Amino acid sequence: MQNSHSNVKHAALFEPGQAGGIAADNRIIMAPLTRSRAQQPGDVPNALNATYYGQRAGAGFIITEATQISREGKGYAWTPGIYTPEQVAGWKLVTNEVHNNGGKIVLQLWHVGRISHPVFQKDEGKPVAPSAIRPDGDAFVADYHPDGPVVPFVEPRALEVSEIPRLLQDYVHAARCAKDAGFDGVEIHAANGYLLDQFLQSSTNQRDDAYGGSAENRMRLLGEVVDAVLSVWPADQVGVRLSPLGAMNDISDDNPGVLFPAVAEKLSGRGLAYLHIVRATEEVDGIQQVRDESVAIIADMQKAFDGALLVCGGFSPQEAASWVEEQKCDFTVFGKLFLANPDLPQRFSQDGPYNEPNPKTFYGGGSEGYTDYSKLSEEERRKAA
Ligand code: 8OZ
Repeated sequence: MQNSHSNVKHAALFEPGQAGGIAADNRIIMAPLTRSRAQQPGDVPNALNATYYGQRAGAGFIITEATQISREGKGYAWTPGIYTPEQVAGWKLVTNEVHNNGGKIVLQLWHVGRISHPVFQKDEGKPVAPSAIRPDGDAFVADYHPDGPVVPFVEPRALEVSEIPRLLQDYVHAARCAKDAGFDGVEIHAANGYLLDQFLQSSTNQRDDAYGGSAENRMRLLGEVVDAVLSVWPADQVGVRLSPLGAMNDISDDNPGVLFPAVAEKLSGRGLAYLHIVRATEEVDGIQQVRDESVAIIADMQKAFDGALLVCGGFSPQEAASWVEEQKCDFTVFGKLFLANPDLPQRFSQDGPYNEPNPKTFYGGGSEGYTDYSKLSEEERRKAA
């Protein structure tokens, strides 16, 4: 190890790395985090959002909060979009601020599918999905609905095959908007029970056409969306997020140990920048633990995929450094810790201390619990040097 690094804790996290064409100064990635603070009306990112992301520019790179590709793709109050000129102008504030602070930022392309509500849809229409199966649970509609903030999900309508070219066009348009806004890449959100995950997994996809049935058919839409995005972006600036065994948004698969490595294999050979996998956790004796089966699936996915691997979910800095050191992944991804600690890499490098995240200010509101988490003072930094 170099002398200049001899004081650095968790040193494996501070080796520069490449996610395809995206060069990162470290292996500490900021996770996509929904914060529901886009300007209304219009779901437009603003100067406060730019300050928030700019404060976190020390990440290897930042992945933005999930961002809807179209009105149809929206499912939560106040989340940002990437399909209007106003949204592109708003995101330019964000990318400029991150770049001026020496960071990199990738936009996450999002379509929620059935995890929406008619209040967000044109003419109060039904949300779209692979199949007309209502999710268990509630939509976060806030003041869009008189009974808000949450109301039960409705039964979605199954997309017609004839609508898929239009859906792919929406991805192309959003990908182009992300390019115009100055992002360093895009990540396709195919995790956490949203539209592309709904097509992948058997509990939500009961189609009997070319987009349902066999695993090959269920993966078809994701493959087509990747190809659509690659018509706009070089492959080595495009990532995909997946969440094998994730139970969020009432989703499951009959055979995840086969499906997800097959997805990784399908996404291989195209020169993509990275796969981003969310580890599945479960509660054991009141403590959240990573599921062993999820770790085994991730290992199989790593074998099947030819780009970089990002892994997210419940990492301590110690465990993250050991995953990178043992080459179980290339980058580690942090959500709540990054939300509460804008200078997280600096804090890792000196083993803390850490601010605690406040769940009351995760979604909605202004600067409180958003841009007011402190960085370490000069003195606190010096103490550790
Ligand atoms: C939490 C609340 C709302 C959305 C995800 C986009 O899980 C989300 C999300 C998370 O991917």
